[in-house]
Amino acid sequence: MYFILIDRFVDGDPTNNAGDNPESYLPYDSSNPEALKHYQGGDLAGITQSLDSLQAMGITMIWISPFIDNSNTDYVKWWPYHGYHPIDFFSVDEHFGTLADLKELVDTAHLKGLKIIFDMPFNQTAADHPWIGDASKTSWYNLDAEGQPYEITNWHDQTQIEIGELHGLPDLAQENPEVTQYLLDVSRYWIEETGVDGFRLDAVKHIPISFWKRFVSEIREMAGEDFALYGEVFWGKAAQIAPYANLGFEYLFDIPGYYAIQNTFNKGAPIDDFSRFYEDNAKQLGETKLATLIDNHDVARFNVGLGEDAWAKQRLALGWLMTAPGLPVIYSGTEYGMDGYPVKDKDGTPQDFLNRLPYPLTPDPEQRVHKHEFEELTRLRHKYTALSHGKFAELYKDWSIYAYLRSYGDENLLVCLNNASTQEFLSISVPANLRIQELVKVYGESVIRVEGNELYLRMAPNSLSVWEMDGESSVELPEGIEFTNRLSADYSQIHLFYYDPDSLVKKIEIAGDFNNWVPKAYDSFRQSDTLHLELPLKPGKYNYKFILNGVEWITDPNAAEFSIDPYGGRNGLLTVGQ
Ligand SMILES: [Ca+2]
Ligand SMILES: [Ca+2]
Ligand SMILES: [Ca+2]
Repeated sequence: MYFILIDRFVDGDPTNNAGDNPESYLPYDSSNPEALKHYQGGDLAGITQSLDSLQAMGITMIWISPFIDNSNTDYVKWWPYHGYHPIDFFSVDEHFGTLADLKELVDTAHLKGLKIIFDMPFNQTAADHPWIGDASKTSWYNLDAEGQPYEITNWHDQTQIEIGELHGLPDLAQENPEVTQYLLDVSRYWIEETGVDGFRLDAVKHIPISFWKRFVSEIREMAGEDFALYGEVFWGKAAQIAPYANLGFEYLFDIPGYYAIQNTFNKGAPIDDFSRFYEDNAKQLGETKLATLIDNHDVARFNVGLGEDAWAKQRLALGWLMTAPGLPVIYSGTEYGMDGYPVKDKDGTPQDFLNRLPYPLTPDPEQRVHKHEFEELTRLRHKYTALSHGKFAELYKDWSIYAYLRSYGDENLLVCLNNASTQEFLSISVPANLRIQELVKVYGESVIRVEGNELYLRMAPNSLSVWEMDGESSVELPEGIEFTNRLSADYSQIHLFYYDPDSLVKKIEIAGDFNNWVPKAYDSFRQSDTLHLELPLKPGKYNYKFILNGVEWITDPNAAEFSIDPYGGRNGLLTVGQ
């Protein structure tokens, strides 16, 4: 699945760029970041014109950002080019085209065998929606006894999350049967007018589950069992997503997996942590199907902060996405390794600057190479059913190397990924009942030799390789496997210490950017009045804190440098060189 932020994609019709307000349009030319708060000209016609090239890239399904009519004014200086500020749920925004353009997009896509998914924002309306100030519509919004909106001040309070204003926008009261009926009517209208294949539902956790139960069953009734529903529950932990797992959405977005990918491939967390994320996903979400991602329009692009290694790491993360279970969702521009931000000082900078640059219309030679490499991965995914529908079983994991098997019927694929920036040599013992006869490489640069149950590997830096395996099929393998404590050559042992003259600290742990801030006890020992810690880290810059006796989070008083943490305190800041 390919996600397109309509305004930032291709401009197929320059006559609609300014919509109904000339001030809404200001083209970005790389010297004027403020322009990114305005419309950039992308539209539905531009997507229709691009269908062939998207299809050639291996895309089979396109999710488009909301096209419904958005506010015609700016919102605290930001124009709603992203589409999440609805003002009329029954029309197409004038910047994106007309109903005819929308129908043409869906029809043309269907002729080519492509599917189109609409993005439906049902949580809120624009701040200047005509219902605001309409006495007959007061009960359509979540308001307190004084008619004031609720704020979300506590992100652990589910009621607040459902009735509070998201980004300060008026919050629809789906508890009101009239509102629910209205949103169902909206859905029916777009399904019947266009014959679209499915919806991506925005901000699912901000709308009561009771609404979703009714919504899902009514949509199924009106559009059939094949109509696809993709729920966006933006929580980082599988347990937080679990309540939404059996409501009938075909897929939920794998946000925990997004964080796992970010931590491991972007920030250097070990494969052990990575694999545990997926164990937790499986435990909490069971058979729920997941739409997987390395980034999207709501978070920084994957490559932000990676410098020279950016594409190598991004290609590796995409390699994981294309060889792992789930439905890979690619944010438009990823195929070119598109930059995450244009402005030098990105601290505190909103989404518009971080991850919503216009799509490269004239890619440079380097971007074309990236696209070619991206297509190799989509071709691989299409070629093997084992990758899209097969069983997943771990064969080996250490700090940087992950080997796993994907199998479907007679098709068996061995995938080995190396998350180290160094060439790695290792041997892996595989279960004897696999009876590997022959391995034929179908992707990647690594080299393998088989001797009985031993696989001898030479793995290229930041690489993923795939072999077709001729051996015993349908062998029962355990899904998880023991962690092997082997460090790749790009790790250094970092020494930290904590002065504790009164022996008050029985246990010292450390949490930081390198382990997703999950406290972990690394090797530690006491030497008279001082506790010493040794932890392996890859080159990079890391924020961290100590955790004393399992409860007390403190700043390392002897840190080499300090940074401000998001709660106003200080983190230790650690720089590990090459
Ligand atoms: Ca246009
Ligand atoms: Ca509009
Ligand atoms: Ca809400």
